[in-house]
Amino acid sequence: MRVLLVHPSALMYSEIYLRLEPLGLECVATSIREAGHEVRLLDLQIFTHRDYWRELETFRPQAIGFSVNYLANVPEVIDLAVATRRRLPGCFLFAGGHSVSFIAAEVVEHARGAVDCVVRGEGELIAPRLLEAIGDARLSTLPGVVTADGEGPTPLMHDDLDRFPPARDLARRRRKYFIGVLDPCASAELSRGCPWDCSFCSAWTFYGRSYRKASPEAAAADIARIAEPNVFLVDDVAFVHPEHGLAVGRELERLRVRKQYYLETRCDVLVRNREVFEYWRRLGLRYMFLGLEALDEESLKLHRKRITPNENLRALEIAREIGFTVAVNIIADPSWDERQFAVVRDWALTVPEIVHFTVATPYPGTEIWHTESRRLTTLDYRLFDVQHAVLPTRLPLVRFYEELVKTQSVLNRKHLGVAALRDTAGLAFRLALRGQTNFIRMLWKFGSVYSRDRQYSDHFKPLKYSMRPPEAHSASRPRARDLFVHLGAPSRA
Ligand code: B12
Ligand code: SF4
Repeated sequence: MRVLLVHPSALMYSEIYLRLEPLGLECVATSIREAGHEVRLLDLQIFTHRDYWRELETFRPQAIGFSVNYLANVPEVIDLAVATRRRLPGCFLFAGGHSVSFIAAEVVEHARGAVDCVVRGEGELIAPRLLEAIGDARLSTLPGVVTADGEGPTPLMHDDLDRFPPARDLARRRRKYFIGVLDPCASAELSRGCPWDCSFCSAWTFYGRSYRKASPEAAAADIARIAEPNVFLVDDVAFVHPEHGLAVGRELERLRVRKQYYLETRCDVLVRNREVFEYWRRLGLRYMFLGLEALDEESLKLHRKRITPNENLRALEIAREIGFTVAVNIIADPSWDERQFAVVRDWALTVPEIVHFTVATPYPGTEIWHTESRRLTTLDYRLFDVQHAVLPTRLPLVRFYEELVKTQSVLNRKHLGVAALRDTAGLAFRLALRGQTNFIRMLWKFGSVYSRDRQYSDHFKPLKYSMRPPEAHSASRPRARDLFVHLGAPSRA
C-alpha cells in the first residue's frame, strides 16, 4: 500500500529558534516500511500546503497518517483531512501522536467522517496492524484505535527501543532542520518517558510514568548513521541513569563518532550526575536546555517540580563550570503583574544563560487540565501553544502580552540580532558559505514574529473547532487512569 505520513506546519512562535525533524513519524515509517508498504514523508514545517496537494497527485497515497504532537496543530490537520477526503474519497485517513492521544474521540467527532481513526499512544507496533485492518470491522477493536464506532483496548507500548530506528532517509530537505547555531541538526533518542510527575507536563502521563532506554550499541549506531554534524537528543530528561549515558558515550567513542550535541535535562539530574555531563562535554555536548520553570520555592512546589531554587542555581553554576551554553525556561503565570515580570527580567539580565518564557497552560494530558480548566478563557486549540494566556490574566490581556513581549525582547537582545552576530560572526559566515542560512535568519526574526498586538489579536480569530473541557473538575489529584495514555507494561514487538 502507498502510505503518506505528514507532519503539520511549525508553530509560529517556536520556529524562530529551531525546526527539527519529526522523529516519531520517522519511527512509525520504519515499522510500516518493514511491513512491506511504500512510504513517503512530508514535513509541512518545511514544505507548503501546495506541496502537499502536489504530493497527493504524484504519489496517489492509499492511506495518509497525520502526526499531531501539538494541540495547536489540531485545526490545521482536521482541515487538511476534510479537504483530502473530498479529493481522494477512497483514501484512508488517520492521525496519531502525543496531543491527539489525549483528545482522540473529539478529533474524530470534529472531522465528521474525514478522519477514519485516531491512534492513541506509540505508533510503531500498531500502525502496520492498522493498515492491515482497513475496511474491516476489526479496526475499532485494535489497541489504542479510536473510530466513530468505538475505542479499542489500551494502546501498545513496545519494549524494545532498538527495534524501529527512525527512517531519516524519508525526510527531505534535511538541511532545513536546525536549532540555534547547530545548523543543520538531526535528532536522535536515547530514552523514552519521564519518571517525574510535574503538574503542568504531559510527557509522563503519555507513557504512564514509564522510562525506557535504547541499548548503548543501538543508540550509538543510530547516531553514527546520521550525516549531519549536529544532533538534538529528544529525550525528555537526558541521563537520568548516568551509567547508560556513559555506556552510550563509550560506544560513540569506539565508533569514532564526533558530533556536537544539544539536550534537555533537569537541574537535579545535572547536579547529581555531573560526571556523565563532563564526559559528554568531551564528546561534543555543547548546549543544553534546563527546565528551571520558577525562581521561588512556592511556585516550584505548585508545579510539583520536586526541586529547590538552590538546586536550580547550583545546576547553572555547574553548567557554567563545565562550559555549556544553557537555555532555561521560566513559566510565566497569567496572574503575574508588572512587578513579577520585572523581577524575572532583572534576574535574567544578571545571568549569562538564554532565558525563554512559556505561559502556564493547562492542556489535555496534564494534571492541571483536570484541576484548573474550569477557569479557561478560550477553547481554541491554536492558543494552546504555551505562548498564549488561556487562563484569566491579572493584568488586562493586552498588557499581559505587552509585558511578556517586552521581557522576551529584552532577554533576546542578549542572544539575537547584532549582539549575537558580534559573537558568532565567524560561524555565521562559514555557515553562509555552505548555504546554511537558518541560524543567520533566526537572529533577525524575533521582531517579525513576537508582537503584543499579534498575540492579542490571535484571541479574536474565528473559532472553527472548540476543545472539549474535561467532564469532571476536581481540586485534588486525578486518578492514573484518567491521566495516562499508556497503562501497564510494554509489549513485545
Ligand atoms: C523533541 C520535542 C520537541 C522538539 C521537536 C518536535 C518535532 N519536530 O516533532 C522541539 C524542541 C522543536 C519542540 C518544540 C515544542 N514543543 Co515539544 N516536545 C518534544 C518532546 C520532548 C519529545 C518528542 C519526541 O520527539 N519524542 C520521541 C518520538 C519518537 O516520539 P513522538 O514524537 O511522541 O512519536 C511517537 C507517538 O507520539 C506516535 N506518533 C507520532 N506521530 C504519529 C503519527 C501517526 C500517524 C501515528 C499512528 C503515530 C504517531 O508514534 C511515535 C513513535 O512511538 C515532547 C515530549 C514527549 N515526551 O513527547 C515535547 C512536547 C511534545 N512538546 C511540547 C511543547 C509545548 C512544545 C512547544 C510548543 C514549546 C514551545 N515553547 O514553543 C514547541 C512547539 C514546536 C512546534 N511544533 O513548532 C509539549 C506538547 C504540548 C501540547 N499538548 O501541545 C510536549 C508534550 C512536552 C511537554 N512537556 O508537555 N518539542
Ligand atoms: S517537566 Fe520534565 S521532569 Fe517534569 S514531568 Fe515533564 S519531562 Fe518530566
